[in-house]
Amino acid sequence: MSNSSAVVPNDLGAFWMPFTANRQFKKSPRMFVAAKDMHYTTADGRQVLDGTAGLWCCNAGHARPRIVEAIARQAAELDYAPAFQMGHPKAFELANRIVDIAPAGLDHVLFTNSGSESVETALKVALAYHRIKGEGARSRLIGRERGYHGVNFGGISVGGIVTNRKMFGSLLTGVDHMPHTHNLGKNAYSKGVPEYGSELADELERIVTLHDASTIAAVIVEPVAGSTGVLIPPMGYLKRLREITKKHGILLIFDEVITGFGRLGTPFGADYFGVTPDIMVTAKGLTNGVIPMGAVLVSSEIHDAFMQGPEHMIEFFHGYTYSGNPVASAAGLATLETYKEEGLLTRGAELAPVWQDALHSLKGEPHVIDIRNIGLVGAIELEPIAGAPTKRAFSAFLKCYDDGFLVRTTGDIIAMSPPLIISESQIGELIDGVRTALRSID
Ligand code: PXG
Repeated sequence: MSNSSAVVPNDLGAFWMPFTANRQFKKSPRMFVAAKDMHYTTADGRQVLDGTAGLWCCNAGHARPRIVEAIARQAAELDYAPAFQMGHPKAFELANRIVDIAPAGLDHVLFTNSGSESVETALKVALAYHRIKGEGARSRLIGRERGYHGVNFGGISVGGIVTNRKMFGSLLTGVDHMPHTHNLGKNAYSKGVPEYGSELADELERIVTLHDASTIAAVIVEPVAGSTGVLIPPMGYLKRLREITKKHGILLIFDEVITGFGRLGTPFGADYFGVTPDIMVTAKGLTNGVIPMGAVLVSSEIHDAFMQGPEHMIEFFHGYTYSGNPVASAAGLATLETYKEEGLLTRGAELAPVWQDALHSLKGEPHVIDIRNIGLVGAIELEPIAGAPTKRAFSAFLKCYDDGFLVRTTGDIIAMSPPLIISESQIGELIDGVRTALRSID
């Protein structure tokens, strides 16, 4: 095995890698050994421009000094404090700072360690809230086709990505799904929010009629569906979901694991679309991806409903050993300070026109059948190779990597979401890298 981080280990067998073609990877490994600002360094010493902010999480770029120092300092000062029945100042401070930048009305924070845990936490809060209010029959959860809400049982139940669900039994009961909003026929090459499809929100009315509102606890959606290949909600769609949920006393949960912390050019997707949910799920950008942490924001109405009964009693039987972990909290605080100092929560809005023009310049390149963009998110959908779905996009990914560009693929879609510190010239480089790849693959 290696004794230095710059040396590639000689046995890759033990680590069963997540969401990875393990056999392909281990035959031809792609290893990063360092990162700084916009670039990774590979084991063979090449620089790779980060077109994906890691996995949509390093919004301020890599190895930012304030965050690095905060983590080191905190680990030396208070490494861990019990999360249950004990506290430490930084978790409270971080919760306050998150509430400061969150949409008005989302005033309380539960900490988790990942997006998946944030999703489970949000679903449990929703179910328990209705029960406390005397509406325990509200136990159904509504998700959406092609939705991604992490990999735990609640999340894959409300999620709508078939490969993530089909191997894992019957999942949660009492779950239904709205249709997804992707419509290439009508919306291909839309710039920003697509025009057609807001009426798909009315499918929620149909589901409510089918089950009766009195049985439905919550609806969960990503404001912009990321993992499934960047599906941007049609104009007016999210507003309509908000109206319908409000009308029927159903909680609306926004899964902002990707859209949170500046990705759309606003602090949260809720701000971009002018729609405030009852519960907001976050992770990733909260700590710039450096230390695992998630946060679930809830309205005062929800929080206050739990604060009853004898004061010595636990109000909500849920939480994690590492909820609000001191080192994660320090990383979160330093991350939010970095975002504030550098204006990163809104920088995406300034760059969005440049990003949009650069992306759409790929129209007409080989295999491209759609290009979509919002904030600093972009996707290029490719015509799949007949009989070999996903292969074409994966080839593009490999070619980009060889040429020094990191992009993501899902199905035959190339997705990009660079750190919010990217320069205009780096946007040009990245898009030219993708152009070269598209021209060179089959
Ligand atoms: N909700 C949403 C909307 C997500 O995008 C999760 C929950 C789960 O988060 P954790 O921290 O448990 O992984 C996610 C994660 C990709 C990609 O390239 C997306 C995610 C993770 C990894 C890769 O699309 N999203």
